[in-house]
Amino acid sequence: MKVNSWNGWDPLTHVIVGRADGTMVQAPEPAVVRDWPEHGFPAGTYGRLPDDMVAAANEQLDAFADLLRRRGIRVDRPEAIDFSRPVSTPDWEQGSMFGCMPPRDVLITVGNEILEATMCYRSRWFEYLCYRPLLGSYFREDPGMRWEAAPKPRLTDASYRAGFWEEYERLDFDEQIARVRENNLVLTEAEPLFDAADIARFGKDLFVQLSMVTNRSGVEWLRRHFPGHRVHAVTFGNTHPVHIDATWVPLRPGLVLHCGEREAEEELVQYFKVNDWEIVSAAPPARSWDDMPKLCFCSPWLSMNVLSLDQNTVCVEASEVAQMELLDSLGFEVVPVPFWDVAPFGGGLHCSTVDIHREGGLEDYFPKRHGRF
Ligand code: DAV
Repeated sequence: MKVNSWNGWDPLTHVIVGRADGTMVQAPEPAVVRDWPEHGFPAGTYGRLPDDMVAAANEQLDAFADLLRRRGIRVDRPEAIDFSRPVSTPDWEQGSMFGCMPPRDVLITVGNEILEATMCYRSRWFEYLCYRPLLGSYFREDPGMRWEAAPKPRLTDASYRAGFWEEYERLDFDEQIARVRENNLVLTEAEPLFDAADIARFGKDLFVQLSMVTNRSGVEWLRRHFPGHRVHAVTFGNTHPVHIDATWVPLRPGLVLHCGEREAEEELVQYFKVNDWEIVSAAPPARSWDDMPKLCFCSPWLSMNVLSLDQNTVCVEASEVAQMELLDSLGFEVVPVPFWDVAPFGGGLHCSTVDIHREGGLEDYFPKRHGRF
């Protein structure tokens, strides 16, 4: 057993797959707005997702785990805790926790290190506990593993812009995108905050999306924490950015998948181009916003939330036919995996996993500098 993973495409041999058990529509808090009156959760209410949805999601998660095991990949699972419990710190009380379906949000492996992200939702403050049994066992099994946790955030009211959501939802698209570009969103800069899923790993380059859950101080903390890497803060033309892995997805050296609807900064595009990377636009998703599963807070672009098993093999949601055809035409073996029942629990095939071991070492895929990069 060895912790090692530097990018999103080297051959995967060990992975964590999340669980749907006990997942909540979380209690209200400054960073999160949930309002699903047609599905029993009008604004301000909270509670467990229905048992039939949990069972359907777990069936797909278990089948995905089995598929990975049949390909010789070691699969570990987190331990759900009672997410319905209220939690508190000396600074705040929160009516419930959330769940442990998307390990990608909480943990990131960089080389021989596994880093626990700060997170920025009070409902997710304790989520690392679900992974501690696994992390402890890796620490004991692998004498080379580095186990790190970013500073636990205070998450007082000073970490959130008061009245943000009401103000923001009144803005038009261009005004919202201007706010996204300057990261003038719900989080203040009171302390470093980031979700691990806002980081895309391309060897020596780590691209970190400034978003609703990641602030500039969070990226600065990552920059100082990984002195051997180039850590870049990036934004996309997405009005509600949460996690980079349905927007800018590494597929293999020289090829990145981009959600064309979410415009990349020109300087980022040029950085890829001068280094001979091809930027491919994701295919249109199979679903529209109108036929998303109920209680889902992700977008139809989960279609591009793929998991690479190696440079030639990629797991894609089984109904995303256009996306599968595109990847097939780019020379990939495509492994279809039914997964839309998992979406209401926090994401797709990439969100629901975290790499613990991929073969290969640290390489520099961007030898040429461009602009701020
Ligand atoms: O763009 O729909 C997907 C990733 C959520 N963890 C989106 C976000």
